[in-house]
Amino acid sequence: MSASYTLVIGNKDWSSWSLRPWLALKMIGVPFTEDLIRLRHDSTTEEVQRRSPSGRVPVLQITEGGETYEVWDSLAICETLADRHPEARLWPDSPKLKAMARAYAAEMHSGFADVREQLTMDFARKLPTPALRDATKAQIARILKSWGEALSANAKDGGFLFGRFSIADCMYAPVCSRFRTYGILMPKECEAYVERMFALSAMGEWLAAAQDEINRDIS
Ligand SMILES: N[C@@H](CCC(=O)N[C@@H](CS)C(=O)NCC(=O)O)C(=O)O
Repeated sequence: MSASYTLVIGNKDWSSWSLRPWLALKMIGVPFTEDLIRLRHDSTTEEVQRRSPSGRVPVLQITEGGETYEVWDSLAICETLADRHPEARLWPDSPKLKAMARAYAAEMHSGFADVREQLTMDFARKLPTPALRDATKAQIARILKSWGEALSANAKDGGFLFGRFSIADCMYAPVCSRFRTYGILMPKECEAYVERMFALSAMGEWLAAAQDEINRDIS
């Protein structure tokens, strides 16, 4: 398929939604151009609105057959990439595991508002654990329980939530980062999962770029 991709993202220390499809593109191994917008800056709203129909990042611009169109929203982008690159097997092969991985991805995409609000992504920093609200504690417990169940059933087949790396892992990558940043206590199998996620070369690349933003004082 002769298409070219540009992924519009927010800056890497903060933009949790951007990390998800960025990781999917890296795992596919297809070339793409990054168009990075600095968040929480005077020009952010104008820059994002110029590129994104929803006024949010990420947005994937697909150019093919002489036209360019946009796909916005992290999960829609991941689904589109899975359809366009079946060889990358971004969902598990078995219908049962594929359905479950979709449920994991969707639960993350639509939920855990307190975790997202209290443990904002700050990818390259280590910060003290804030005083967690009951709702945040309950959401953390739910995440760790669901990770534990998926890992005990599937991790033997590749180390990730559904064995081989999948979109469920893309969706939870920023949560791995949040738990690491704020020192959230986890059972051993979840800690090992977070370490495996951070051992991915793509995560190392994102981490180096996030650290560079901090060094350059833009995050
Ligand atoms: N549901 C959207 C959420 C996207 C979102 O909230 N993105 C944030 C950055 S991580 C954003 O664009 N914020 C705009 C701003 O800060 O002005 C998705 O899954 O992509």
